[in-house]
Amino acid sequence: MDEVKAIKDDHRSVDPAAVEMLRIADREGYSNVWERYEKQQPQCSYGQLGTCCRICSMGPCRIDPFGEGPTHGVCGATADTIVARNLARMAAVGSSSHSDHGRKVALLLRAVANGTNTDYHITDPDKLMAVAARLGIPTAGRQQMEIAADVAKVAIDCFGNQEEEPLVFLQKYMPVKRFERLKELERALYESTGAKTGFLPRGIDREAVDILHRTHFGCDHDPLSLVAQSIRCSLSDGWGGSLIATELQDILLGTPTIKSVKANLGVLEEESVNVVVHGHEPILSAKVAEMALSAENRQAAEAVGAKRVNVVGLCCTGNEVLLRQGVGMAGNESHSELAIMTGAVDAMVVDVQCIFPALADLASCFHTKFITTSEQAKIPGALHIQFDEHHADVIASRIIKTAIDAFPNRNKGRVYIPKHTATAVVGFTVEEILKALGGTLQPLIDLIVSGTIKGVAGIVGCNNVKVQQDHFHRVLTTELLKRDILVIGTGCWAVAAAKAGLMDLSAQKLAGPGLKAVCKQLGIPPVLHMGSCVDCSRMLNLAGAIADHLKVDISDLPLVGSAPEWTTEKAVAIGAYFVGSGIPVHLWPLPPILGGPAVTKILTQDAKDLLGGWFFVEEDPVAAADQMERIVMQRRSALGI
Ligand code: SF4
Ligand code: MSK
Repeated sequence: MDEVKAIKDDHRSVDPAAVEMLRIADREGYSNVWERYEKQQPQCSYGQLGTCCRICSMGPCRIDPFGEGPTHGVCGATADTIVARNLARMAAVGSSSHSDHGRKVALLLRAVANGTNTDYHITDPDKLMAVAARLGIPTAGRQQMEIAADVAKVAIDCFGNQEEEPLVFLQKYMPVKRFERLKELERALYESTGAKTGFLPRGIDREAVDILHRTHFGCDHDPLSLVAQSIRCSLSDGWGGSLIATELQDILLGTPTIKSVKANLGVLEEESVNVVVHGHEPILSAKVAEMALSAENRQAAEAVGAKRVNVVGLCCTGNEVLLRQGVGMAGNESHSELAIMTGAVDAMVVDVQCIFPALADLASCFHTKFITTSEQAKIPGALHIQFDEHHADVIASRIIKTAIDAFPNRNKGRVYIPKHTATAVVGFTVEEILKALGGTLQPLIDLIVSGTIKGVAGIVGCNNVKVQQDHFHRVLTTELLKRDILVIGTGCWAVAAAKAGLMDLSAQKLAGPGLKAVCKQLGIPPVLHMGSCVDCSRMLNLAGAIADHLKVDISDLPLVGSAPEWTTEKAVAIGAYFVGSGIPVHLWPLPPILGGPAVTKILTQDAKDLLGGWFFVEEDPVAAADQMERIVMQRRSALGI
């Protein structure tokens, strides 16, 4: 009873495994994200409102939104200009992170196709044919590698396109009505203002560079223009970089299939060499998981007295190997330090994105080898083993060997692994959803039309120390299920849902009567794990397929999004491309835009008419679910269903 109360009362996390580890952190004095957050208080309110600028050396400038200080920066920039510029830069960074990930996969596909890389293969030829067909690449009578080379070329060309036409992946994947609506919006704005305002992205790299250019000192100061380019750049991520990452990873590593896995820190094994993969790029983590199973590494592990090499995941690269290889999931973002504190992690291997630099210091308190692998994510104090996809097998084996060598140094007296794990049924790609529905979306559409399922909510995003870990994810998800709204999603939200048992078949009982009956009939949970952050493109694809099937726009469908507990600039890009695709998006915590009244109005009100998608903020998860349900019901009645 005391145990339950302590968990309930811990303001830091609702996850019992986290609470157990935090007690150890408190006792031992291990620095952690919650403790460092406390030390940052009070945080700067200019930063929270988005009204600080340090773009030039006449600054930094701050605008007091309550009118008690200067109303303009030294150059004359208003609060709205500053807020919009900061937002645009966030969208550019977020989009670039996803898209650069996609670029690497495209380059790898090209190398596999031309035979210069033999460490990877075409694992899913059916997906290759499907992507080629979608892109209009001829397949009949052609060699597989010729087709792969053409797919890679189209993808690579999307990054460097210098023409004014929208990028090819977007042209071929975005549903017809959405494409037309964005084109029409560009035309209407040009007619009414005489100025070009683009929404359809041209080149993936170009849209990010465009933001860096237009937010340079003395360029674009117009809030609408800056917001429009933020949306355009983000669309180049959702329908470009992220989509390329997802589709081409499926070709190279296999399209995920439905499978049952375990989630939470209990996937670590006391008697095994534990290797945690953390970051985003499965080109590395899939190899680490594969090489851990080699006879040589198994024998090496046994030679040091371990049962086996146990690879587990964290964050999105964890999601990638979870969905494809059934690798256990140790946790989401806020679990990364807690995993090391168990004393049972022999190596934590990271690639890019969402990696706390604090992990290096923490690992040095243990025998844990903290291994960075990317030239783009070096961390002082880490052991760097440079990854090279052309020597992937050898390097992944070296990483495994490093973990095996560390195992004998483990201090068994300091090992504590919380016993918590939950079962999760995962791997709901669009392909698997279609298979479960018998090959067509019609049954899902019929269920939505009849009201058995009221609508679909896509939830994404992170852990944020400003929110009790996983609390918003759990409550919001449960509330939506109750209301017969099917919940799909990705990223650290998906890990939170898996840890909470919401992806177990037993979670069917939490759903409203309609959704429950459907899930029972199909044998699926009411909460569908669609993958990592880049796999938000799978949600776009699903929405697009339904829209095209019904010959409507995405913004007509009873769909709604949320990024509760959002943290990163990538989440800004995801939210912005959802909105640009016609999906209303709930956010919490507050985005740093409230200091700019015009920007706030564009994103929360004007966007409704312009794009059919908009942002809204809500601190309370039940109230957020109320709002999301209201949107779903309004859209249903507009459709006459
Ligand atoms: Fe200040 Fe303008 Fe320079 Fe920004 S660009 S730091 S608002 S002078
Ligand atoms: S890992 S972007 S904390 S979801 Fe994709 Fe999690 Fe957010 Fe990173």
